[in-house]
Amino acid sequence: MKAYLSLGSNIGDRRALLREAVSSLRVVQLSPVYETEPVGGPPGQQKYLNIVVEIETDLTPRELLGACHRLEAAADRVRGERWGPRTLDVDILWHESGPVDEPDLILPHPRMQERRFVMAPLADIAPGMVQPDWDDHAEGRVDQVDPL
Ligand code: PH2
Ligand code: MG
Ligand code: MG
Repeated sequence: MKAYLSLGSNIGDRRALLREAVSSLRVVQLSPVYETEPVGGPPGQQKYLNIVVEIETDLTPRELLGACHRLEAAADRVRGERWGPRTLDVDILWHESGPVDEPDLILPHPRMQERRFVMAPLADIAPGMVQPDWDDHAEGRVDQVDPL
């Protein structure tokens, strides 16, 4: 099955952390890399690098969530403040098996439309997944930088 993931990093060697995570996934499409202004969270955070990937997976959404958490743990992510700085965040945006509505997992991701750091790379690799006017409703400046 097909799924889309959003990956972000704003601590440490951001590119190396994203590359390492991507290397363990069955990536079908990799978006351009964006350097992005932090949205939410405490003031004074570093900018993020964000990408979106289309993957091929045999995992259910629940199993894929576990795999995302293992990737974050492998990047030595320390869970602190909500939306605080992180070495690696891996979020499921959409899974081909259909919508999910559980306390800790809602798909499609309920806030993705509001975030330019998700919508810009998603629009690059999956224009059919985004509304044509997404840019009018999304927040946070993003700048495309060198590819991974
Ligand atoms: N992730 C968040 C909160 N804010 N801002 C940017 N620019 N990029 C992110 O990946 C990000 C964020 C929560 O996961
Ligand atoms: Mg996130
Ligand atoms: Mg997350």
